[in-house]
Amino acid sequence: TETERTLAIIKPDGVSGNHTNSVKETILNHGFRIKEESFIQLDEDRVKSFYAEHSSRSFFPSLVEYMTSGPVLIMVLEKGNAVADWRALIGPTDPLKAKVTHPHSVRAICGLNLQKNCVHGSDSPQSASREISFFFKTTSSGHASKHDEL
Ligand code: YYY
Ligand code: MG
Repeated sequence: TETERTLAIIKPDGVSGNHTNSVKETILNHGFRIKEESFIQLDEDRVKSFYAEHSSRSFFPSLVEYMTSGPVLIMVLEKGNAVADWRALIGPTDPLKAKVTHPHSVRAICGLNLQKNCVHGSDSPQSASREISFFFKTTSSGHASKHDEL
């Protein structure tokens, strides 16, 4: 399988629930390399732009409020088939359903409900490259540098 990158976020409930270390351990135990890391407080504009595809949904205002409620840990993960493998590892969007169908998934273990579901994962290679460049800017030297930090 070709080496690929995906974007992972430990969301505010994951950080405040002290799941950061265990999620990172799960990531490393599954063969992902953490290529970039940024612990940041998102503002409203950044979340609205990140989740623009959901802007017309009824849950959008609440999602924006939640994602700005505390710091998040944003990571770029790398390995073969990273996008699909990270989605498989985190499980279904709704942790309450995940507990039934995918009890060993990250969202089943760490998530609280459909909104506070602990982690994000890019849903396709196209989303992954958009989301990675949204948060991490690659300089001319080829090294990534963070846009900002908390
Ligand atoms: O990609 P994924 O995070 O699994 O779900 P999306 O359908 O892209 O929704 C993004 C985000 O929005 C989800 O992680 C929680 C939240 N959300 C919600 O609060 N209520 C919904 N009915 C659907 C999604
Ligand atoms: Mg999604």
